[in-house]
This record gives sequence, structure tokens and C-alpha cells, in this order.
Amino acid sequence: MIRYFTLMKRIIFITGATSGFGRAMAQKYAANGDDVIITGRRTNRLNELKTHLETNFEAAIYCLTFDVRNEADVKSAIASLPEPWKKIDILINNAGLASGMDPIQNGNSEDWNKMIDTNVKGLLYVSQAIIPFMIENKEGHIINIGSTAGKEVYPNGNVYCASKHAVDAITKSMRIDLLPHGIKVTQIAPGAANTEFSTVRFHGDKEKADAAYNGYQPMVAEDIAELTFYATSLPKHLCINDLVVTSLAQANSYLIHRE
Ligand code: NDP
Ligand code: 8X3
Repeated sequence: MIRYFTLMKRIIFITGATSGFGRAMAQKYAANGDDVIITGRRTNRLNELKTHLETNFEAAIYCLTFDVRNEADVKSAIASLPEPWKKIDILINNAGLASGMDPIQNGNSEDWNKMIDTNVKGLLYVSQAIIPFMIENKEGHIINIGSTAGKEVYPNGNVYCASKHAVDAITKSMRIDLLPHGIKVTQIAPGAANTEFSTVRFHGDKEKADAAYNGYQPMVAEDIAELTFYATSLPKHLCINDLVVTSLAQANSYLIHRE
């Protein structure tokens, strides 16, 4: 029988907590009584979320504003954490985006740089700043949010898919490198979920963004928060290595059944 360890208070560090999956995860962990470090670029949203969570739950919330693409800012923000907050039990590398959806020959290099710098290099910078705390504690759990786009490619997905394939590879490598240190590494690879993701991908074009979810029921952020919470609440000897999840209507990264 699997027993859940949801009563123990933990410190959770979430990147990209101002929206979508990250925000829903912050809420889920706070509701469990965990203390949560919420991060992102939009300070106002972080402060509003902190007030909301501390008002409604028995959790302490710490806000850190930084852009995961800026290595120096990532390092100094994480180094600035008060000592007790550095005992991070769970790091959730969630910050990420798609920018544009064009055939490779029409792609915009600004979009490419944004995706590679955020989804790949940002994840590396944050992980490298936090892993030493976990090594010192001789335990920890890193969750990397990949995507079905990191398993198979789809038309016009090119660089976004490449960035998530990189997350897939980095997750497998991290698991090997961190094995001697007792640190769990899990990839959660969702299919389509209705968040601000599509609005960002289509540069604010709401009509195009909404069309991505036409004719079927996509997942919602709370679905991914539930699964992340589940994966991080298993007994110490168990680790979910890779969890691919889609709505019922989605077979893989390129096939969605629309009514
Ligand atoms: P949202 O757009 O709703 O949220 C993205 C979050 O990432 C925001 O909090 C944003 O914060 C943060 N972020 C983006 N760029 C940066 C940056 N440079 N520095 C710091 N934070 C940043 O999207 P989702 O919640 O849907 O996406 C979360 C993750 O899930 C992403 O990695 C995405 O690729 C992945 N994913 C999403 C799927 C979907 O269909 N929605 C499916 C599969 C994976 P801020 O702007 O305040 O910095
Ligand atoms: C986000 C889901 O299908 O747009 O990773 O690639 S998809």
C-alpha cells in the first residue's frame, strides 16, 4: 500500500508561479500547509498571490522576482533567500513558454532565443543554484515540466519541441548525476492545457489562442498541480521518473480529436 506524506511541512520552490500551472501548484501546496517560494517576473502578481495564499491557508509564502534567462539575477535572487528558506525540499522548474508557431523557414530568431533561453538555459541556471542546498541536505526532489512536445514533434512546433526535448534529456541526465545524492528527479510532460500559454505563444492574439482549445476539453492548470503534488507526496523510496499526461481527446503531441 502506498502511503502519502502530505502532513509534513515542506519548502517548495516554484518557477513561473504568476500564472497557469505554477500558480495552481502554489495554491495546492499552500493548501497542504507547505511553505512556498513563488517566483516569476511579474512582482505584482507574486505579491497578490502571496496575500491570497497566506490569507486562506496555514502557509508561509516568500516572493522572489527574477527572469530565469538572466544567470546573474537567478544566482543573486536565490542566494538572497533567508537561511531557513534555503532548505528547499522540492524545486519545480515550471517557468517556460512557446513563442510563435511558424514553419522553420519563417521562424523569428527572437522567438527562438526566448524559448531556448527560458525553457532550457533558465531551467539549468535555477537548478544549479538550488542543487547545492539539496546535496547538503542529502535529499530533495526536482520536478521538470516538460511537454508532449518533448516526446514527439508536430508541424510548426520546431524550436519549442526542441526546447522540450532538451528538458527530457536534461531530466534523464540530472537523475543519473544526482543519484548518489538521494535527490529524486521527475519529468511531468503534459499535453494541451488551457492557461495563458497559447496567448503567449500567439503574441497576445486571443482569437488564435482560444482556437487551440476548440472542439475538445483540454486539461486545466489544477490537473497538473494535482499530479505534481501526487508525484512529490510518495514515500521516500519511490520516484516517478516520467509522467506523460493528456486530456482524453489527445492521443499524442500532434493528434487531438475535435468534435
Ligand atoms: P503560463 O503562460 O500560464 O505560465 C508561464 C509561467 O512562466 C508564468 O508564471 C511566467 O511568469 C513564467 N515565465 C515565463 N518566462 C519567464 C522568464 N523568462 N523568467 C521567469 N519566469 C518566466 O503557461 P503554463 O502554466 O501553461 O506553462 C508552464 C510550463 O508548462 C511551461 O514550461 C510550458 O512550456 C509547460 N507546458 C504547458 C502546456 C500547456 O498546454 N499549457 C503543456 C505542456 C507543458 P512571468 O511572465 O511573470 O515571468
Ligand atoms: C504545450 C503543449 O501541444 O502546445 O507544451 O506543445 S503543446
